[in-house]
Formats: sequence, structure tokens, C-alpha cells
Amino acid sequence: MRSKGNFTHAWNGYKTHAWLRDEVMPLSGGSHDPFGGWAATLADSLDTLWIMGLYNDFNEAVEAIQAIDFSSCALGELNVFETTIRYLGGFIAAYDLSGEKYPTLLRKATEMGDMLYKAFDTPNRMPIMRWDFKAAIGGGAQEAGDFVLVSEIGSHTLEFTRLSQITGDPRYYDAVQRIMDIFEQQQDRTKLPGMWPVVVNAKAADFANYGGFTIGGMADSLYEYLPKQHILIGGATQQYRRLYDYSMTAIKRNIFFRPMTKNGEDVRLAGQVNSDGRTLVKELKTEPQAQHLGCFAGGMVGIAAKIFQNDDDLALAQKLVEGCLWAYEIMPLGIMQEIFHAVPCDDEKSCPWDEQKWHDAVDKEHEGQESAEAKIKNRRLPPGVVKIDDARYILRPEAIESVFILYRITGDPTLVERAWNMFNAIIKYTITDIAHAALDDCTVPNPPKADRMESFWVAETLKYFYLIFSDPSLISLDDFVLNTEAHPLRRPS
Ligand code: DMJ
Repeated sequence: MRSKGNFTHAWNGYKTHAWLRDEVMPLSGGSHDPFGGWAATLADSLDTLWIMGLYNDFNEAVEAIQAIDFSSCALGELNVFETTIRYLGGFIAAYDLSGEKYPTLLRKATEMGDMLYKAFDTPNRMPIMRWDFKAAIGGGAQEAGDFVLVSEIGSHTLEFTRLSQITGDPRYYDAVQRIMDIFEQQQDRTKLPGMWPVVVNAKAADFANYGGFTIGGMADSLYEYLPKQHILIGGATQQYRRLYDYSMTAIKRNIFFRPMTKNGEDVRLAGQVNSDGRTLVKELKTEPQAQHLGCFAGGMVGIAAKIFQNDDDLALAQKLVEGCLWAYEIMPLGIMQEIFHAVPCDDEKSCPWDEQKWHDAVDKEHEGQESAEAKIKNRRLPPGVVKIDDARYILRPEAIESVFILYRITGDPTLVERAWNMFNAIIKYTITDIAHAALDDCTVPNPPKADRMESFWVAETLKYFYLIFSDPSLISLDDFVLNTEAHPLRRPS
């Protein structure tokens, strides 16, 4: 299968040029360590190796991680969220898949969990997200931050809960449950009740006083983890359903919007709301800015619709997935960029194409004397796109993630065909002699490449492509729940 061939290409590039470093540099063949220097790409690849049946490489990788020493770190400050989703999630998933034959994986997961647990050693038990753990070893006093991203503080539940489930040690679950209790207390107090702002004060356990609401970057996985945690704990409490349902009332009203599309496609994108952080957001003020990161929403809404048996939300999930497919398919290379602005429909039910409206929006957005047609041409704006805020494609997974989830829920074979088109477009432009590279500008015919391959390329993007082209029994969503780095955690039976 071609997605497996591309994974082995990237993996071999990593092995040859960057073994035991965090990332391979796909153009120069260099390496670098943005995640502590504990072999992030290796940790993120473990379960993909297993899923693809690359058992010799899996054995070699498990052997290699025995030597990784978490007490020496390439960074002064550790990003606790990234460490949790990539390393802890990676070790646990590899253990969950391969079973008890590999005790090293459980040992490494526990070492990592124990280390991260110390970041919760603060007066109010809120963890420190950018953590000087060498200072922590010295026993210095610690305090949680007063300016913390919600995605970072709100996305530990799956990994820590699963660690408690496989070790029988309740401390990890207890640590993250305390965070989510604060989220619940604060959910009604924010300036957009139901949602939490992008930034919160963990030190004061006050999540209410900032503006800026999105489900895109810096907030995304907080929301993603609500229905997934409900699944992982087998619905043992209704708390996560409550949190999710309440958040969705605000998200449906204020975040999701219908963009005007040339062929009248009835799709949805996830926008954002900007507020000053002092006044309540009372009326609709959706900014029609769509992010590739926000494309996880179709999968999240689909999963929640399935487990909470909500047909209307399944229809919404389909429109959200179609929104990101639309964003891929209107682009000249067939690859969605990082961030763009669309034209929002005035009426969600009826939204015929209006060329003049698009031109007016482009004119208003971009200063200059030239005509709207010239602005569109010079900026390479596809119909319906008003502004390309960030033209890069950095190998992100969110769109194929949601296409995959919807396919597993509906079995619609056209999703596989469209995934195939996405896959071919992405591979064609990102492949290098060494591995695969992020693109600096996916609006131009020969997109320049950047010397970076984030580990989520092998952990997520290539895994989702492989899974959508495989038999649905492989990593059945009845048996696994995937963390935000696509690491499958086994659902307790
Ligand atoms: C991944 O590390 C995770 O999916 C995270 O939640 C968001 N960003 C990247 C992928 O784009």
C-alpha cells in the first residue's frame, strides 16, 4: 500500500539521519530536538510501526527506547502538553497494541507519567505547562501559570486516565480529573458561556477573564477530549457529556459557519469569536477564519453524535467534513493551507453564489487601488476565499482524521476516493529524497519546501491515510479511542 511505502520512506530517513533525535530535517538531512531530545519521532512512530506490521522495526525501536534517559533534557523548559500527547500517548498506545510482551513500554510510560505528575505539584494542583523540571528536581516551590493555553491544560485526560487503567495507580487519573472539575466550574463564567477562552489563569483557577474563543489552534484538543474521555471511562460519569453538550451549544451558535461556495455546497467551517475579555459575547460575531487545525471538528462531532445517538449532529459532522474537503478541493494543488478567511453566508439555509459579494469582501479585506479581480489574481484566491492568512501546509492531519472517522461511522466509499486524492496531492508535493517536508506556500505551482517534518506526520497523517485504505477492523473505533496525536488507547471492556 502506498501510504505504508511513504511511512517507511519517512521512517528510513529518520533512522538514517536522525536516529534517537526528535526530528529529521527532510531537506538537509540534519536533525533537531524541539521536544526534549528523547526521540519524539521514534516515540510517535511506535504504534504506526505495529499497525503497519513492521515488527522488526518495532522491536528495534522498543530496544532503543530502553536507553532514553528522561532525566537529561535538551530543553530548559519542557512543554508538558506536547510531552504528554506525543511521548506518553505513544508509549501507552504501543503497549496497548503489543500487549505484555514488551514490558519496556509500560516502564517507559510509567517513568514518563511519574515525571509529568511532578508538574502537578503546585498549591492548587493545577499543572505547570512550560516546566523547568530540572528546577523541580531541586525541590523548589512551584506554581501554575497565570497565562496558559486551554488546549494545553485541558488535554491530559486520555493519557493520564489510560495510565491509571493499565497501572492500577489512581494518582494520574486523580491529577487530571481535578483540572476538568475546574473547567466545569468555570464553564458558565466565561465571556462566552459554554466555551473557554484560549488563555486561562491556572494559578488562580480562574478561566473566565480572557477573550478570544476558537476550537482551532490553542484550544482544539480540549474540546476533542470531552467525548473521547466519556468513551475511555465507559460513560462512568456524565460529566464529560455535560461539558461537551454545553460547549456545543456555544460552538454551534458562534463558531461553526456556512461559507458561500461557488457550486452551492452546503458545508460548514469552524471560525472564531474575538472579544475583549471583559464583556459577555451576546450576539453572533463569528469571524469567518478557518484553520486546518479546526478540521478535527468533523471527527469530534461525528464521534459524539455516534455515542450520544444524535442524528442531527451526524449531519453536522458530515457538513464539517465536507467543509474541509471543499477547502482541499478548491486549492490549486488540492491541499488546504493553514489559515484562510471565507465569505460567511447570511442565511445558512439558502446561500447562492454571489460573485459580487465575494469581490466586495476581497476588496474590503485588502487595501490598494487595483480591482477586486486583480487582488484575487495576485493573491491566487480560489472562489469563496477572501484572504489567505497563512499559505503553508505543515503536514497536518486534521482533515484526513475527520474524513477517516466519518468513513468509519458511515462507510461512505466516496470518502475513500476523496482521501486518495488528498493523499496523492500531499505526497506529490511534500516528498524529498530523505523523507517528507512541510510546504511554505501551497498556493503556487511549485511549492517551496521547509526543512521540517513534524513527528505528527508519521504519528497521525500517514496513519490515518493507512487506516482509511485498510479494513475497518484494523484499529476498530469500537475497541480504541485515539488521542490527539492519533495514538490508539484501548477502551476498557
Ligand atoms: C498534533 O500535535 C496534535 O493533533 C495537536 O492536538 C494539534 N496539532 C498537531 C497536529 O496538527
